[in-house]
Amino acid sequence: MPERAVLACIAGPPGGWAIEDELAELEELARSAGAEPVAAVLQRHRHYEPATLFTRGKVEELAAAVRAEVADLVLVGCDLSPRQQLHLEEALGCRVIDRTRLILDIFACRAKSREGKLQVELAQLCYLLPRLVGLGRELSRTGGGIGTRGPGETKLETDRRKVRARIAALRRQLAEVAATRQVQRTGRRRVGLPLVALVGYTNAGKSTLHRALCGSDVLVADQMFATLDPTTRVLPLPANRRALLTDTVGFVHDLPSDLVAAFSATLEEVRSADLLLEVVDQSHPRQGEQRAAVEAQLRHLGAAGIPRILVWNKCDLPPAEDAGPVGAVRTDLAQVRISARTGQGLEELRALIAAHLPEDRVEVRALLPYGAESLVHAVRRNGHVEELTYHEAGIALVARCSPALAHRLRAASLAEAPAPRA
Ligand SMILES: Nc1nc2c(ncn2[C@@H]2O[C@H](COP(=O)(O)OP(=O)(O)OP(=O)(O)O)[C@@H](O)[C@H]2O)c(=O)[nH]1
Ligand SMILES: [Mg+2]
Repeated sequence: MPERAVLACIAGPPGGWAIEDELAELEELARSAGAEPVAAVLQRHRHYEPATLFTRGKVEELAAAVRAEVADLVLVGCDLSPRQQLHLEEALGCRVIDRTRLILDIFACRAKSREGKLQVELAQLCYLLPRLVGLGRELSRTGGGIGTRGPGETKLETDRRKVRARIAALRRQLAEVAATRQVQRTGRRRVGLPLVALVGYTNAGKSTLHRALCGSDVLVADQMFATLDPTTRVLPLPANRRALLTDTVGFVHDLPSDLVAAFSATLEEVRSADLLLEVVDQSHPRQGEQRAAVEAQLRHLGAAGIPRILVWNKCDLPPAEDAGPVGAVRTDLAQVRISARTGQGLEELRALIAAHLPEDRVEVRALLPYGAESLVHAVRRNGHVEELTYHEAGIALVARCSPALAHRLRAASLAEAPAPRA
């Protein structure tokens, strides 16, 4: 039985997201966490009550909705101070979960790898720490449900000192993981394959595209933050070129910086990429806001300057009628329209990726003796044959391949191959 949730949104500062958009996203987050939204209360005017955030009238409206719908919890579309949360819980008689806690809860359900779990635990404890003061009642809460999953609440009995010690231990362990990743990255550099990273708003279709391009088996799901742990696979490109493609965690607007910091090891993959594919769901009514949020996160990560291709995904669906205001985004990017689901536009995307990556291969001309066909096969497998003609003197080959293979071809060559016919 999904938990029944009353949603509560409050108008943000001007220039931010419209309250209806905040509500729509909160609904998606709620469903992703396994809750069923049963009612919504909006506070449109920006008159905040310091103790409860919502005005007294709105708190009463919320309490009535909780009673009428027999709701299990209230999900708030922004962040609450520990005191506001406490006061709201007292007034409403049920659990009150703010946006960060809701996202953390989804993360806790999704984390699979050791690194992912460490990162989620760190983020949860950082969230919990300031809330430990005077929240004895909350901390002794038992039972399950949204906002209580993951390691955060298993520390109920611990005091702040212990939480701090655990945070320090987690940071150390994550630093070790980061060091291992660094070794892996160096190893990849040695293999010589460039790294391409998928970035974009959560649920834009990054994992679907990863599957379509690399034949990988990463999880695809119509929910937010389906992917938490990065996956890297070989990406085949035209003319036998190859790169590595990393699928990673999706972005969402207004992520608290603590949370982003906890995921720095994962996001390091993005920072070290040679090329980014920014995936946008072109059918999404809030794609304008989403793109602006992605841009902000990339800037925050220091990855906004990495070469990038804009990938308009889900082109099998009608485009959004009103894409929402597009904030500060790059307008100078190469673009391609695709459907990761149907495969439309993927060849064009592969060609665009290849064109954006530095050419790691050299051109070579050789006149190979008959009997050296195995070298031609090696080029067919690992490089690109641009011209192949059979002459009396030997096999004339013009090819693009790795410097090592080019060296072998030159060594076996009888003479420079005849210039290609114009
Ligand atoms: N119609 C259509 N649906 C798509 C397309 N690409 C992805 N989807 C759907 O969009 C939903 C989200 O896809 P994912 O690939 O999991 O998205 P993601 O960006 O990896 O999401 P997170 O990992 O949650 O950040 C799934 O239900 C996909 O089936 C597409 O080209 N067309
Ligand atoms: Mg994904």
